[in-house]
Amino acid sequence: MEHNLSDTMALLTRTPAALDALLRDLPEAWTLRNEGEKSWSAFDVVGHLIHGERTDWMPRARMILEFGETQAFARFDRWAQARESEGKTLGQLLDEFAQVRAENLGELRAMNLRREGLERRGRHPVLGVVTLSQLLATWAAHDMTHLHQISRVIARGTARRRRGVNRTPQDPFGYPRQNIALFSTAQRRCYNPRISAAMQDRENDERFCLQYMR
Ligand code: NI
Repeated sequence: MEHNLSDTMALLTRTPAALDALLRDLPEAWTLRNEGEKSWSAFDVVGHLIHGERTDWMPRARMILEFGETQAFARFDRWAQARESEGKTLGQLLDEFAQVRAENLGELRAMNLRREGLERRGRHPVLGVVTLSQLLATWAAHDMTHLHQISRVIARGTARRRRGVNRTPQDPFGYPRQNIALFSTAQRRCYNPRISAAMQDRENDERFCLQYMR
């Protein structure tokens, strides 16, 4: 199927505002919650998206146009946000993401890509030869995967370990006490097997990120 670049850009353009509307000034009880060890909170995901803007998508698009298949992309660091987001507020990260995304989309527009350009090929360090069209489609799909992840993490919620909340047999996810009332309705619903199945797909989101963000 031919790549419709303006459709892809329509998604990429909306992500910063969608994240901003959902997350800005939301209590940390929601934005810092993750799904357990080595999983990400909304705060972590926004940092990861910023790192992708700076080191992955447009730098790789430039490399495809400049070097084609002769030079592989630099590897992507999936844990860079831990150091890069340190000391920043979520509000600062949301501003930074909006700014770098706008700059990148400005640059993408200026490339004025036509079909021949979108078919240009580059070399992914793990996946091998990829087209510019595939790279750009993956960029948008990656946004949607992380939006899905964030809404799931907030809905399910596992307290951050560093906050000292412990799991117990009665409270296997270690919900902070103050959130139990908030969660009771969601939990009852989540324990409906069909809904809970849809909410258990952390593995799918992570597989996407692991597969493409390397
Ligand atoms: Ni990712």
